[in-house]
Amino acid sequence: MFLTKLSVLATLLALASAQFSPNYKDGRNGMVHLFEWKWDDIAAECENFLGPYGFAGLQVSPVNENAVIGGRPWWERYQPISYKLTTRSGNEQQFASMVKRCNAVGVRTYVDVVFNHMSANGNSRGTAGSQADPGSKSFPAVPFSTLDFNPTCSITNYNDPKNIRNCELVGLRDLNQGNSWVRDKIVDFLNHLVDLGVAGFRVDAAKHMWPADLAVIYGRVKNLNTAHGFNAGAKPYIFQEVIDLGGEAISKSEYTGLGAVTEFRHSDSIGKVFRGKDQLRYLVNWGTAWGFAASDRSLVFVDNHDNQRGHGAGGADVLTYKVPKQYKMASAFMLAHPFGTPRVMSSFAFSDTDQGPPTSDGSNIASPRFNSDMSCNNGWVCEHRWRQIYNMVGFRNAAANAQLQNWWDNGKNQIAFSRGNRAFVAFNNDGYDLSSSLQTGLPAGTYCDVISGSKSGSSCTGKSVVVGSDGRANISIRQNEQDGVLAIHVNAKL
Ligand code: QV4
Ligand code: CA
Repeated sequence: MFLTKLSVLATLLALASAQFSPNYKDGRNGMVHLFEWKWDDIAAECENFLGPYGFAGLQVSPVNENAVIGGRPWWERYQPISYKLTTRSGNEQQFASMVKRCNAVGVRTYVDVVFNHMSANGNSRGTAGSQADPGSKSFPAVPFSTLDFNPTCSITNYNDPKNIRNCELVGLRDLNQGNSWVRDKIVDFLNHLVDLGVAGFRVDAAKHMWPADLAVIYGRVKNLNTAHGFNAGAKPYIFQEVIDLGGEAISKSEYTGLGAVTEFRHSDSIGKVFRGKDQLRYLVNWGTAWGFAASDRSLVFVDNHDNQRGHGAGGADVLTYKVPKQYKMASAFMLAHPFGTPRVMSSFAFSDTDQGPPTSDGSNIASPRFNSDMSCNNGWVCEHRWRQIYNMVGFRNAAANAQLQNWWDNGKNQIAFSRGNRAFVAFNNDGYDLSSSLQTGLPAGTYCDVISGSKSGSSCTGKSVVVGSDGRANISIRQNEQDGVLAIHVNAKL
C-alpha cells in the first residue's frame, strides 16, 4: 500500500516536472530559432542539415494568423488576428507536414505562441484573410469581443505588476486570461499544436500574464502526441519570455515553477564577457552564481530576435552576427558549457530594425539559398550553418552528460576546460597568443579542431591536436587567428 502510494507520487512528480524537459531525442542537444523561415524550407532544412548535424530542436515564428501591416515588418507576426494556422510562413497543411518531417529525422518543433494579446488598434486584415476590428476589440474569427479583454490602459509603469499584466503592451489589445472563454480558446489552440506533433512552446510576453492564469492554462494542455514518437505522459516543454535583468518588479522566480524562462541575464552577461568588459576567467562559476535561474529552468541564448535589433529590454552589450569573431566565441562557450538549454539564433540580414524577412516581391518570403560551404545567401545569415556553430552542436552531443572538468585560465582572458573525458575547448580573448601545454582530459590520440575545420575521413581540414598518454596537449590560439576558440572531442578523433 505504502509502496503503491510512493509510486503514484513518483509518477505524479515525473509528470509535473516533465514540462521542464525539452523532450529531445536521445543523443541530440541544441535548438535553433529559424526566425521567419517558411515551413517548406524548414522541413527541407531538417532533412538536409539539422538532422544530419545533430540539432535537437527548432523554434518557429508565430504560426497563427496575424495582422497584415504595411511594409511587412517582422513584428506584424506578434499581432494576432485569429488562431487559424496561416501566415507568411505557410498554411496548416504545410506546418503539419513540416513538424512530421522534422520529427522523423529527430528534430523537435517549439512554437512561439502569442496569447497575451491580439492585434493593436488600426490593423484589421489577417494573413488568413480574416477581418477584425481591433478598435472595438472585435476578432470574429476566434471569436473574441470586448468582453474578453482587459479595459483599455497603457503599460507605462514597469514598477507596477498590475499595470504590466492588465494593461496594453504598445497598444496590443490585452486578453483577460482569467476569463473562461479566453482560457478555452488558448487551450484549444495549444492542444491543436500538440496534436500536430510539436514538442513545446515559447510563451510570448509571459511577464504580462498572471502566473496563476498560466498555471491553469498549462495544466489543461494535453500530453505530447505519441504518434510522433514522444513518450506516453510527456508534457510540452514550456519556456516563458520573462525579461528579468535584476531589480524588476516582476521576477522570473514567479514563473520557474511553471516552466523554464528565457534567461536574458545569460545573453547580457555573455555579451559583456566576450566584448571584453569582463574577464574570461570569471566564467569559472558560470551558472546560478551569475544570477541565472536553475539550469533546467534556463533557456539560454547569445541573442534573440528582439535584442539583436534593439527591441525589448537591455541589449547594449548583446553580441550578434554583425560581430562575428566574438559572436562565435560566445556561441561556442554557450554550447560547450553544460549550463542551461541553449538556443542558437538564425537571422536574416537587416539594417533597419523594422525590416521584415527577405522577400521575392515585397510580400512573399524568399527561400534561403546555399553556398558550396553550406552557408546561406539570398538575405539569410543562417548562423546555425556557420561551421564554428554547427560543429559546437556536435561537440555538445559528443560531451553528452559529462561534467565540466580540468578548468584552466591564465588569470585573464584565456580559459580552457574539458567535459569529462569526452571533449575539450579553449578560448583566447587576450591581445596576445595562447600557447600552453594543457590537460585535455581526453584519451591519447590525434584530434581535429572543429572550429578551424572538421574531421574529413582520416584527416583534418583545419588544425589538429595531439593528446599524449597523460592527457596533455600543446594548445595554441594566436591572437590574430580568425577564431578565438579551439575545440576537440571524441567524435573528431582520427
Ligand atoms: C505604436 C506606438 C505605441 C502605441 C501604439 C498604438 O509605439 O506607443 O501605443 O502604436 O497602436 C509594434 C510597433 C510599435 C506599435 C505596436 C502596435 O513596433 O511601435 O506601437 O506595434 O501597433 C514585437 C515588437 C514590437 C511590436 C510588436 C507588435 O518588438 O515593436 O510593436 O511586436 O507588432 C517588452 C516585453 C516583451 C516584448 C518586448 C519587445 O516585456 O514581452 O518588450 N517581447 C515580445 C516579443 C516581441 C513582441 C512582443 C513581445 C509583443 O519577443 O517580438 O514585440 O508580442 O520587453
Ligand atoms: Ca496582459
